[in-house]
Amino acid sequence: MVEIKVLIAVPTYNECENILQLCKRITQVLPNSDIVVLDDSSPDGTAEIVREIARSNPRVRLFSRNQKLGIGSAHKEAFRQAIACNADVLVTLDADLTHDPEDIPKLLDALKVADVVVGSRFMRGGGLQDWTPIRRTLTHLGHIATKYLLRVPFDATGALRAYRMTDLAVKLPEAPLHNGYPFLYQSLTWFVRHDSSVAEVPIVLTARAYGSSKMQTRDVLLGLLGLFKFALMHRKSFRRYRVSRIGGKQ
Ligand SMILES: Nc1nc2c(ncn2[C@@H]2O[C@H](COP(=O)(O)OP(=O)(O)O)[C@@H](O)[C@H]2O)c(=O)[nH]1
Ligand SMILES: [Mg+2]
Repeated sequence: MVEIKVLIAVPTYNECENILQLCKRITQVLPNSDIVVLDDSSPDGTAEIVREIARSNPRVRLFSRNQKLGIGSAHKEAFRQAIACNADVLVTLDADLTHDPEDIPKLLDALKVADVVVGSRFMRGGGLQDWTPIRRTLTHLGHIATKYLLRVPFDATGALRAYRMTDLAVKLPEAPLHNGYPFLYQSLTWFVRHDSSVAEVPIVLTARAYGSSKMQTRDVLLGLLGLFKFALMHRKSFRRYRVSRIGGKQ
């Protein structure tokens, strides 16, 4: 059987307490996958730690950018990296250990019958563990907003995803998608609108133990505002949506 080439991309900004453990855990679960850490010159020295890991683990490499360009922009770079190394599949996840690498095989399994698989905190079996009430509320509000305004019935604001590198996925870096947090819901909407099939698998997210979230109140407010604007701009095409959903129950 031909083995598929999987690239796992991890955007980082100030994740020095988490990145070593994350790389170890990914390597344990998927020893044959390559890992690229996309770091925006984190002042806490995350890149140095990744270089150190890469010295003893040839599967791990660093892609360093010289300024903070945003999480969406890092995800676009992840697609470029997947294209450059001819990966069949791209997996993305956060570095803060809220995403469990043990979930990745479930996503890869579901990818056999879908173009995109998203980890879902909202379907049966998924959830948020030990999260503060405010983050829990904001996350649920985000889900309601994306579900009803964009008509995307999936967990559209999470970053634990697997993509088959289809002809469409190869075009993603050039698509007009936001460079910040809105990239997450905009990119999933973009895949749905271009008739990609999407599957969901339940995931439980634990709260971040080390370091702090880079999402600020400003990001939340601008994100919500941007969501309304995006929904308004695309309202005509949203009416024509035909969501191709594979498996899973809400
Ligand atoms: N390269 C890069 N990574 C980022 C940036 N902003 C956030 N991240 C990373 O994206 C992931 C999610 O960010 P996080 O702060 O945990 O957001 P939250 O999960 O919404 O609270 C983490 O791995 C961050 O280190 C950025 O501007 N550039
Ligand atoms: Mg986080």
